[in-house]
Amino acid sequence: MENLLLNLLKEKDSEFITNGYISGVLKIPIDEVEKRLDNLRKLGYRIQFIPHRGIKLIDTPDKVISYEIKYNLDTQIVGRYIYCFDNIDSTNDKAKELAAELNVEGIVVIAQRQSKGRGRLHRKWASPKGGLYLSVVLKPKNSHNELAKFYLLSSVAVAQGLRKATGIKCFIKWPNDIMVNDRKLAGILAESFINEDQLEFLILGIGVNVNLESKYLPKESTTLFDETKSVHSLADIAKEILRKLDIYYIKCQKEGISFAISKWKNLSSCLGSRVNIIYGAEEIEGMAVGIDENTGALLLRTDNGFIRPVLSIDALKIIRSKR
Ligand code: BT5
Repeated sequence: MENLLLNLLKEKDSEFITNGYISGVLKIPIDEVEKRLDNLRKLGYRIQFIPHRGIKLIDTPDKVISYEIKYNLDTQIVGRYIYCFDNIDSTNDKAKELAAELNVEGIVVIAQRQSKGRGRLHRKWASPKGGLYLSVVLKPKNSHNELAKFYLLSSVAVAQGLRKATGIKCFIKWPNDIMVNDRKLAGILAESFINEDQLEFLILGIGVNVNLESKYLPKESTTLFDETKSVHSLADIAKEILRKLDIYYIKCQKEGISFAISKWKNLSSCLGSRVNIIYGAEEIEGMAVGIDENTGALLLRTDNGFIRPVLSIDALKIIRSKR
């Protein structure tokens, strides 16, 4: 119900409206209207009241709350169910729990901070307040060895979503880093839950450094605040990322991954560059020359001229950049 009230306040935007008007439109008694307005105020919405004129929404909270994200989201799958938390261990863990309980795709879990945010290979993801931490549950019709495709798809969605919401010129460092000026702005963690050969659930965890300073984060990180010297709406950024993810996920399930590869090529910081890759005890160097459409592997031309597909890595360093 707060959702409907919020939509009404936002639609009226610069106009004052009365509690009586709201009561008529939403078909609820006046004292219920007052209760709902109080709830919104408690969530951090600033609602101005002027006697004889009525009320007007003047500010929305900086917190990421589900109403803000649902408002005009217009997605088909991603964001059907949105859960927001102030503090949580890891949004990926919560998403996994909800996926098992509800058995649906499209669940989104968002937190303001994480106490056990994690990256790939059990690395830590620093998750203080001011960042965006979200996870999405999907149930794709793919086999368990196609995880690399989802790194491609989601990295394109995150990079494009960030560009659209903030204008930042970010690039993708294969497989899961979103970079600005060679510093890490965002990271993606794709985790799969397998039943026989199929992906039963796929959880895409996305962490973006937004309204905080990189001096509180690991070396070689950056934040939107540091890059732009301004504060950004977490909800707007989340929405743009979720919209792109929704469109690309649906398209990928219908047509395959090739459209995402061509978008990835325009956003990649490593394609055409000389790179060094560490995978376990192995270290390989070569030119990043493309992506394998069947698997999503990065294609590396090594110095002896062979093309080597690389599916999974510990770390990738760009030695000589094309950009
Ligand atoms: C990643 O791993 O980049 C994936 C990060 C995914 C985080 C999201 S937040 C929502 C969801 N819930 C979770 O628990 N996780 C996901 P990887 O490529 O392994 O990079 C990890 C490395 O990035 C660390 O070892 C640090 O060096 C660095 N790092 C840690 N926190 C960072 C931050 N906030 N900003 C930039 N770099 C960071």
